[in-house]
Order: sequence, then structure tokens, then C-alpha cells
Amino acid sequence: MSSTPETRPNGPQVVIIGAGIVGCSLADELTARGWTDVTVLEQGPLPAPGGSTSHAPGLVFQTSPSRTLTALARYTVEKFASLRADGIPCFNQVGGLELATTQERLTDLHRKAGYAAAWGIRGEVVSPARCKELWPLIDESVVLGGFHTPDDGLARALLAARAQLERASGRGALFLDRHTVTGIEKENGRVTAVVTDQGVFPADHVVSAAGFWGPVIGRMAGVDVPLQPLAHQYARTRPLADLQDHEAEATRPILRFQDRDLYFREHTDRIGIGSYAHRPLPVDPFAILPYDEARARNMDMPSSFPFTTEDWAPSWDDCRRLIPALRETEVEEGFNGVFSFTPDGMPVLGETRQLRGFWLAEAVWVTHSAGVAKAVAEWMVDGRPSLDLHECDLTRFEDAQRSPSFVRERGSQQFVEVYDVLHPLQPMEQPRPLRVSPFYARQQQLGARFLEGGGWERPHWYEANAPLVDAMDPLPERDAWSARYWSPIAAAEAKATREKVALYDMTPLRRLEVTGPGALDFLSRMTTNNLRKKPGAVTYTLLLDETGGVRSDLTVARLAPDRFQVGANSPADLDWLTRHAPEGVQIRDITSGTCCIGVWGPLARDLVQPLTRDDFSHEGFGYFRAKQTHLGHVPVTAMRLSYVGELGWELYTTADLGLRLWDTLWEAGSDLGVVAAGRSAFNSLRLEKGYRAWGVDMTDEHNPYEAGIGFAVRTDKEFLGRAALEDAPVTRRLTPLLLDEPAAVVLGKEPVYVDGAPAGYVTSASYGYTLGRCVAYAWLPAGLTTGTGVHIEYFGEKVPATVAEEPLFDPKMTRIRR
Ligand code: FAD
Ligand code: THG
Repeated sequence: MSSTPETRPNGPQVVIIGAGIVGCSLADELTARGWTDVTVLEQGPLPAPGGSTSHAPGLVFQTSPSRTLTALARYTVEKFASLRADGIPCFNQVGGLELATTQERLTDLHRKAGYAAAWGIRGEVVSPARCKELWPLIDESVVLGGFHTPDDGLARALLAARAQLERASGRGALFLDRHTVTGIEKENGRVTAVVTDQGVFPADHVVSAAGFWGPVIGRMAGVDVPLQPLAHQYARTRPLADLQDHEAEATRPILRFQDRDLYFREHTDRIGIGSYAHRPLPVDPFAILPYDEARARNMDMPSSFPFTTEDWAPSWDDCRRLIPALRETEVEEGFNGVFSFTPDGMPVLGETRQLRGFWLAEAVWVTHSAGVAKAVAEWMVDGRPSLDLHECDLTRFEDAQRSPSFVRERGSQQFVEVYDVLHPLQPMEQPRPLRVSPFYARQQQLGARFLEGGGWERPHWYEANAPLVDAMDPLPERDAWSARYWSPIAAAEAKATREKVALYDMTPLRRLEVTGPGALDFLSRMTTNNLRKKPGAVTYTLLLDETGGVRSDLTVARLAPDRFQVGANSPADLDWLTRHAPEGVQIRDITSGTCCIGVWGPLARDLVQPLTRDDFSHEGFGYFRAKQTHLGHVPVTAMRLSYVGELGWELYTTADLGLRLWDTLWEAGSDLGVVAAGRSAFNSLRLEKGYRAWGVDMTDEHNPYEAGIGFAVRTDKEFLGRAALEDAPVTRRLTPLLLDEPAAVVLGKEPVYVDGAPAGYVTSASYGYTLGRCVAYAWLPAGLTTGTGVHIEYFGEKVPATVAEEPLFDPKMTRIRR
């Protein structure tokens, strides 16, 4: 009798493609969880099969602006530090040192120290003298300071791969080298087997851990894998006289000289140097030569190309400037090594929508490898990772972000920017514009300053509103960093929204249409709030996972008995709903074919009512209600709700009529003083109102009660995740803070100190122009009472703030419900 995946004694049959650091780590994590029917197929010879892992110098710097990446790295360090092969530890905790040779970098290192404190990594900004002490070969006169992280260090990647391979083999995993995967078999949308040059391997789950070959394997499965392989130069010097007595492989911290796109490590008496300073060198993954024994003997592997000395020359001068001892030596050997870059620099993880049972674990650095393997193993075995992975989820890419040209251009740009000082709001430069709303021409005429998000051009403010600034009380001066991608015009737009009326382009807000006879039951089962209301009702509700974690917050408008419009967050929402939808329920992403304008402010009704015969009075069109009507010539779906906390409507129409809608509203508002307003004002207003932004303020790591949105949960009905909420702990809370100093500003991701010790981190922050203080939301221990004083670290300074009472603005809702 044949078994099914559920009844197999050793867990489902898993085939992993690739025995690099990711494939080996994953085999270890899966078998540790009792899934021992694991086969790892590798085209090259073990233990050094010739992928990126085979020559990775293994530097592990844990701290990143991404809390998720930092957590993945921390696990890798912990795990590798506990692993040995041949009695040798797989991690050499020499510490990390990042140098600043410019004022801008030094400031950035303070910011990085903030991330480290926020995410729980030890580190401190140190003086040039201390840098010299840590790395005696550097010329400290070119250094302004450094960031020292004692727990970073060197992963011995091949050794760690082998240690995990051996452990997994001991639990029953099978590693087959010299097996080249040539095809993926499927049936009814599910993967069934992996084809190799040595035979066919049946599988319930297949994980592509093929590194930069990902797109090649992806094509076999019918899946686009959005990564671009690029070559990156790595060289070793001849022995240095100054290091002659060295016996250990490395004792000094791994070193970064980001102002020149360089990094360094010791190889006993030599120095290894990596460079991102050269032009991007994209490699076609479909044109990689197979592993060849003869060539491999001279380190010529599929993932390494000949060293291009012309690309190296300028960097060599920089190396010698920083480390004068290098003037006495030369590069002995070097290569152009290939690894993966994605459009946003993050890994690509998860089960593909197109082919069930087919997973990707790609574009993963050694740094994050064990953490990724653990998260993916949890995802496969338990149905979800315990860490928020939305930044790494393969569903995050929009259709327009998956074209080969986009992936190549953006991947190359990630290479260029890898060590740049990047502002959190800094948008991609190319390819732009990619997606524009129907109002784009009008926005340009009004001098919109666009930033990019999800491929969309999004106005952050409009220069046309500059004259309004003159009529306002002057705003406090901003520091140079927080003044970037910001303008006092945002304050004027916020004020116009609170006092008059403003138009907001809400087109990028994701819209799903859910239809069919089972639509109500389906949405009701999937979300927390009561949706059994008459057509015309709009409901704020939550998508939870089985553990009660918040996967998203939605608005659900019942437009007809069997037709719903869902206001959603990320592409993952579409994926999640589609996965769970039964026969007879259709889900369609209608974002691109439609558009939306938010008309908000005390004069919103005066603007809209004259355009329609329908009743837009408070009694005739209640809060959180929807109506289909015409405004002038334009058929619209109007929803009375507002993420900025003012009276008004979201007005939806099809893309073809968008421009007409804009012009109609603009004209109707001209006597009322209507302005166009951007996301900068929008973000300020929503924070004053305490409205959460999913993915920033809360994720699936948080339950609704901690996140402060328990009001949207109705436990008297059945829904996915309900059981888990019964004893959901509330040990931390998304806590509103107001900065004490009217001039102080923070931006998000800063550490928060309670009683002098790090206790949490800021999620989002913005100046609240109505409140005259900066608003910051932060994850902090539950039980901090209103009025408690805390400190937020901003560029090394402790800024005082106070726990406030929510909502900070209009608690009685008098501005909205009227
Ligand atoms: P790989 O190691 O490439 O493994 C993929 C495997 O899949 C390969 O062995 C390949 O043979 C196999 N495979 C592919 N196609 C098939 C097929 N059809 N059939 C069977 N098998 C197949 N990262 C850091 O964290 N720190 C660093 O300091 C660092 N420095 C680097 C320096 C250089 C010069 C390079 C090149 C990379 C560096 N990296 C660093 C990046 C790091 O090496 C990679 O991100 C990481 O090794 C990727 O691991 P992987 O297991 O995903 O891929
Ligand atoms: N508009 C629409 N859909 C959306 C958003 C939106 N979906 C995704 C995201 N934004 C959801 N976020 C919110 C957050 C708060 C509110 C609406 C959407 C909101 N809350 C009120 C409050 O908390 O007082 C009302 C809640 C209630 O009455 O249940 O308005 O911007 N279409």
C-alpha cells in the first residue's frame, strides 16, 4: 500500500536541490524536526561542490537595518559557534569592526549602533585609537571612528556545511553528489518528483537551494526566481612581514571599509580583501559551465571567474591607504566570485504559488544561512516560521517587479549600493517611473515629489503647496538626516487636511475583489470581525494565522450579497486568501485596473455632496458604509472611512476614468481651498490617530491584543486563529510615545530604553503636526503606564519621550462621526 505525505513514518519525502550552506543547513533543521526522509541532490562533488559556498570568505556581520535579517544572522552565529567538524569550531568569533573615514559614515555608524541595540546585538562606536588597537595594521589617521561588534566573526562555511551534512546523514538524510537536476515533475499543480541525470526522485516537497542557479531550477518548475547573479572580486595578498608570527587563521576582527566598498579578513599571514567597488558584473545563470575536475584543481569552479585586474586597480590603492603594510606586498591570487542579488537585497523564501510543494530558499548569504534554514524548516513542518519573514517572502514581488530586466537592473543596483549610506526613505532610481496612477500628469503639474513603493510613483508632497508654509508658525529645525526626503510642505498639507480638505492618491492601496456564493462564509472564516452585515457595510477586520499572529489588517466592503471589495496590504494577502479559498470563491487583484482618491477633511462633504444626487449626509451615508454612485460623469464606489482620521471618503473608479475623477474633485474643491496632499502628511496624520501600518508596526509575530487592535476581534464567531487567541499572552505592547522636546524627531527602528536599559524598539514615527510633537510607536514591555518616561536613542543621543494615551488625536471621534 502506498503511503501519503501525512502517513509516511519519516515525514513527507523532501528533495533539496543544492548542497551549499543553505541546502546542508536545511537538511539539518528538517531532520532535527523529525522529517528525516530528506534527499539532497548536488551536481558537484562533495564536500566542496563548486557553488558560492565553496569559496565564501565567511564574514558574518550581524547588524542590519532589517530586524529579520539580524535575527537570521544571530541564529547562524549561535549555531555555527556550537558546531564542529574535525574538531574545529565552525565559527571564529573574532568580532567585527566597521570603519568610518567620512563624517557621514561616522554618523551612520551611530545609527547602526542603534539598530544593534534595538535588535539585541552587542556593539559600540569606538575611537580611532581603539580601532588601531583592534586592527594594528590600519593607519588610524584616515579613520574617524569605528563600530565594534564583539560577537561577529568568521563562519567556516564549508566546515559548517559538512558538520550539518554529517548530522543530517546520521538522522537518515541522503546526500547524493554528482547528480544534476534536469527537470521537475508535477501533477495537478503539485510537485511530484525531481529528475536528474542519474534517475528520478519522487518528492512531496522540493526545495530549491541552488543558490544563483535558482532561475535555472525555477524555469524547470515554471516559476520566475527574481535573483540576479553578479561577480564580486575577492583577493588574497602574499604573506605580510607584519603577520609573520601569526599561527591562527585569524584573530583580528573582520573589517569593513565601506567608504571604499571594501572588506578585509586575515588568512593567517595574508590578508583577504573583498571589493564591491567595481562595475557590476552580471552573470547569466543559464550560461554557467558545469563543474570540471581539472579546472577545479585551480579553484576554477562554476561560481568563480578569472580575476579582472583592471577592476581591482583603484581598490588596491585604497587598500594600501588604509593598511600601509600592503604597500610592501602584492595580490597573490584573486577571483571574481559569483553570488545572488535580488531587487531589494533580501532573500527569496517560501512555497511558490504556481507549484505547490515547490519551495525556494535562495539569495541567502552565509551570514543568514542557518537562520534561513531554521525558518524554512519551521515553515514546512509547522506551517509557519516563528520569525516574521515578510521581507523575505517570495510573494512580496509585484508582477512588474519580476521581469528579467527589472531583476537584472535592480540586482545590479543592489550590488552598487551594498555599502552605501542609505536613507530609509531613499527610493530606487531606475527603472522609474514604472507604475503610475491615472493622476500622474496632474501630480507632476502640481510639483509632486515622488518616492517609489511597490513600483508605484507616490507623491510625498507637492511643491505647489509651498506658499501655504508661509502662513504657518515656523517649524522646529530638523537635523540633516531627518530633513532628507522631507519638506515643511508636508506640515502644510497635514494642516489643510485637518482644517479644510485634501485629495490623497490611494491608488497603490491593494484592492481585492472576492466574489461567489461562498464569499461571505469564506471571508468570515478567514477574518476576525463580524462581516455578516447587509450590503453597504464596510468592516475593519484582521487576517490571523493559526497561532493568532496578525497576517494583515483589512477593510472588507460588502458591495453586493456575493461581492466584496477587500482593502489589503501586501501581495502576501492575495496569496494567503487564494491558498485558503474553496471552490466557488473567486479572488482577483483589481489594484492595477482601478484607482482611488481619498477626500478627507472637515470640508469633504461640502466638496463631494454637490457632485451627486445620493445623500452624503452623516445620516444618509454613515461611517464605515459604502455606496455606488456617480460623481459628475464618473461612476464610483465611495467608502466612508479615513486612515488620516478626518471626515471623508475613499472614492474608487476604474483606471480609465481616474483623471476625470481627479479633475472633477479638483474643480469642485477649488472654492473650498482643496489641496493635493502626499504620503508624508498622510503618515503623520495616521500616527496621530494611532492607525497601525501592517509590516511596520505589527506582523505575524504579534497577536491582536498586543498590537492594540483587539477591538477588531469577535470571539463569538469562528475564524482562523481563534483557538490560539484564547490564551494569547500580552507581555509586550505596541506603545504610543510622544517625544518630550517639540523639536526632537526620530524616524523608526531606534532602540527604546526604560530605566536606562534597552527594552524595545520604535516601529514607525513621524512628526505630529497637529500635536506639535513627534509621535513614535514602539514595542515595549506591557504594563508601562501613561506618563512613564523613556529614552529613544537617535544617532547616539538619548532623546526623552513619554508613554501617551491612545488615540493621541480626537479620542471622541468627533471629527469623523459627523
Ligand atoms: P551555493 O553554495 O551556490 O549552493 C548551491 C548549490 O546548488 C551548488 O553547490 C550547486 O552546485 C548546486 N546546484 C545548482 N544547480 C544544480 C542542479 N541543476 N542540480 C544539482 N545541484 C545544483 N556571504 C557571507 O555571508 N559573507 C561573506 O563574507 C561572503 N563573501 C562572499 C565572497 C564571495 C567571493 C562570494 C562569491 C560570495 C560571498 N558570500 C558571502 C555569499 C555566499 O557565499 C553565498 O550567498 C552563499 O554561499 C550561498 O549559499 P547557497 O547554499 O545558497 O548556494
Ligand atoms: N483603506 C482601505 N483598506 C485598507 C486601508 C485603508 N486596508 C489596509 C489598511 N489600510 C488597513 N488599515 C486600517 C487601519 C485603520 C482603519 C482603517 C484601515 C480605521 N480604523 C478606525 C479605528 O481604528 O478607529 C475604525 C475601526 C472600526 O470602526 O472598526 O479606520 O486605508 N479601504
